[in-house]
Amino acid sequence: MGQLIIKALNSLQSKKERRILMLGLDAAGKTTVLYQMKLKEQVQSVPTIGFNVESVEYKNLKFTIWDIGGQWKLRQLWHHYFQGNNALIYVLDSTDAERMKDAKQALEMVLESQDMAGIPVLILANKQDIAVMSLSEIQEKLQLHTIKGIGQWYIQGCCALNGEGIYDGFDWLSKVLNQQQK
Ligand code: G3D
Ligand code: MG
Repeated sequence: MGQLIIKALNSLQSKKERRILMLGLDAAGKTTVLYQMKLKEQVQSVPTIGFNVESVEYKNLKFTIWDIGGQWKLRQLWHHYFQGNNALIYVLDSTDAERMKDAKQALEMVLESQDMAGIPVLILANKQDIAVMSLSEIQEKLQLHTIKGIGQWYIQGCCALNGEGIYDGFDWLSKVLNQQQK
């Protein structure tokens, strides 16, 4: 599975740097997604301006990852990470019905930023192995089309523990990023 994901990442042949921001509430599964990408060994956890930011580089791809749960009061600092990104990966916990509203609100706040508005968004509805909400229920709750600043988006169910679905998400992402190079 990891190899398939690497294949999707490798299809981004451009020399041009691509920046991908990965966000989600705490415990959504972001770090586990990184493990699946087999990039974990390169992860550096950099405590910056009061919150932990993980950064991963893979060839011309730069991933920046942080938890937005519990960081609401720091949101005036988010803009430091909003500039110059080519895509957003937004990880959701499909078992956390209670915080789906918070997850939507946080996504709205991110896309309200001028730097992030219109950015392609890959939504990973993670923990499908133990999900309490179906993908369509999640979509119903998120009402993505009503979010101001939403551009191209794709929602993919996945299980970061075994990698299922992650390749499909990255496949979409690499197509979108390749289109940007034209
Ligand atoms: P975060 O980086 O977004 O905060 P983590 O989230 O990657 O640390 O994951 C939080 C917890 O959810 C971890 O469990 C992790 O193993 C689990 N998890 C992540 N993805 C999945 C999944 O697809 N299915 C299931 N069943 N669990 C998942 P622990 O117990 O280590 O806290
Ligand atoms: Mg983490």
